[in-house]
Amino acid sequence: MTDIAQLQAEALGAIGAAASLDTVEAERVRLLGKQGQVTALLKTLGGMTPEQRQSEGPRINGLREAVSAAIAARKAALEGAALEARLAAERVDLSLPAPDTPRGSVHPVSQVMDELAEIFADMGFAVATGPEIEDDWHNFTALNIPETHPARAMHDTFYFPDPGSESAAGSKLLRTHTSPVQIRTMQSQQPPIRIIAPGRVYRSDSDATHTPMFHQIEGLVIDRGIHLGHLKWTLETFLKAFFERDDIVLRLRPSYFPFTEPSAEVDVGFTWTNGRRILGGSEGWMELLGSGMVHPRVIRACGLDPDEYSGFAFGVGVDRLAMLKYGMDDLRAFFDGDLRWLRHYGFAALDVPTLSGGVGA
Ligand code: 2NL
Repeated sequence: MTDIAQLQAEALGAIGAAASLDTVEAERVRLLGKQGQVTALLKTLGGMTPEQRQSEGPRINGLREAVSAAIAARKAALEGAALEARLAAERVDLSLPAPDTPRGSVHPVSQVMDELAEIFADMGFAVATGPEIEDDWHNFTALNIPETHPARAMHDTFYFPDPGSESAAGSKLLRTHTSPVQIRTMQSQQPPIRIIAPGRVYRSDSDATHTPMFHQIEGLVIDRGIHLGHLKWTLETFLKAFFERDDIVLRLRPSYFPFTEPSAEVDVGFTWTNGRRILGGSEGWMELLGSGMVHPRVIRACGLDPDEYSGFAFGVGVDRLAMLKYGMDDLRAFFDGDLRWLRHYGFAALDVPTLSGGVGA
């Protein structure tokens, strides 16, 4: 039948001439769609005698295959050309100068975190991190914090709703300190352990000096024969490097934390200069961090033998460290995202603290 050959010639011509993907699609519908011309021919096979079908079947199917192949080939060619055109149009000219100087800045909290990591790395400490969503055991129980301790109260800790359970055990919470990171490290690593754990912590507290999320850094050293002298030297060396002054004086005051025994609050001395408190010297004292020897129960809870190992730990607010070093007086401004504040207190992206350049370089 010549009408098949004619239809094929006409169809292949139209497909080859299609200038857009939409036109190719229109041709596909016209030829192979439900009401299409080729489809109509295929339907005639049903009404033919077996002899007719034997001779016409291969011709009509051949037509359908030729048309399908032509459509696929035209589509691929048009898509390839479209991609080429896009690649040519979107080419980046790397030789063009940057349109503007970078406008972002490093937040003081990030800057101080980097400085702390740098200082403690120099003393042989690794940085450890862990989940911000914790369970009761890692955040409280392992740290020898009793079930009745006020820190566990609903109004101090953000708990996740846990309709299936009557007790707090097993329920999830936002970590109230980074201590659970240290618990996890003691469980998974053998001493000697020397780590700092910086990160976000959460407490249900909000006023001029407290934000519900703040930043903490804790330090932990576990080994044989660790004593209070190691703790004091470490804190002194850290604070001298951080405040970039050799005249930093520390005072350890007896205190109480459930997870350390003995516990010591650390004050840092300051001098009055032009009506301002400047760290260094010892005209007055300000409370800076909490510390102590890790409680034997905490060491045992992590699977280590407290008769073999001892250690010290400390915790300090990163936001407070940043305020003291860089002279910011309103904690809440840290989290406002006010561009004027960020431009004033932020650090240029290239001011990375290095040991050779000084942490404040
Ligand atoms: C504070 C007090 C402190 C710790 C944190 C700690 C961690 C483990 C074991 C024992 Cl795993 N102690 N951390 C110890 C003493 C004080 O933080 O006032 N921070 C702002």
